[in-house]
Amino acid sequence: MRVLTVIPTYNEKENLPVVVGRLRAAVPDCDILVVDDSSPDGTGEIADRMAAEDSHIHVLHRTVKDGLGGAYLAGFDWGLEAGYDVLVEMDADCSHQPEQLPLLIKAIEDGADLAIGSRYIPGGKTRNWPVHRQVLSRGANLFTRMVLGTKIHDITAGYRAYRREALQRLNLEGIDSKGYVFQVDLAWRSEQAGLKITEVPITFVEREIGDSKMDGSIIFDSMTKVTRWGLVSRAGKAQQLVRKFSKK
Ligand SMILES: Nc1nc2c(ncn2[C@@H]2O[C@H](COP(=O)(O)OP(=O)(O)OP(=O)(O)O)[C@@H](O)[C@H]2O)c(=O)[nH]1
Ligand SMILES: [Mg+2]
Repeated sequence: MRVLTVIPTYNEKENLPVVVGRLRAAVPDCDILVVDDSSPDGTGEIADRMAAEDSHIHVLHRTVKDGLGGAYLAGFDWGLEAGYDVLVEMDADCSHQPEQLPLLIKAIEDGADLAIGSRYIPGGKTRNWPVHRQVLSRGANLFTRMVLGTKIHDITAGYRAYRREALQRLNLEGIDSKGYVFQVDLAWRSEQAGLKITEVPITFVEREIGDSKMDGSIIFDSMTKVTRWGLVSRAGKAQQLVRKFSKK
């Protein structure tokens, strides 16, 4: 299987060489696509230099900062076009340990359409995460599980592998989730499409270098979108019930 790991970057000049080096060492066959949104700190140029020295590394430059979701969608388009069998999502800040990527690839080899690196199943962990981030993440997952009725334990997780055919079934053109809610959007679409989703326990490590891009607007955007999807889904189910009973 040809595997492409997509790494979105915005101001990750210290982290990028570290994560790429670890990934090249851990999974030498895997290709890498860095999707940089014209980072002011020069991450894009660093990526170009690495790509010039290693044919496994590619770079996609975008002119505007367009959010995590936008970066992944552009990366998936590039990877599908290039014929990769598996497309992986990985943060640049080493929160997603490259050494654990074989666990996700194994899950795909064993039949999963989507493998999620999960913090919230037995064996899953977070390391060095401040309490407020843990509460936020746990709360977001609890809220989403309640509102959507999803079976996924870590639906906000960003360390994932998608089988090519799975992504092609998800109507990627119709996605308008540009921010972090993109992760929930894609997992929810996958579940509704009946794809086989496997959660694999991982250890998520808090970033040591650089700044988080998480802020209040991200949380608000996520809650409103998830609530809307939950209402649409429940209204759909209620309509089905009404139809069933009116036929009797
Ligand atoms: N291309 C691109 N990458 C982005 C954008 N926003 C965030 N990223 C990248 O997406 C990944 C996740 O962002 P983080 O800031 O680490 O978000 P987080 O993991 O939720 O927050 P922390 O826990 O504080 O690290 C990192 O590799 C970022 O550089 C964006 O608008 N464009
Ligand atoms: Mg991070």
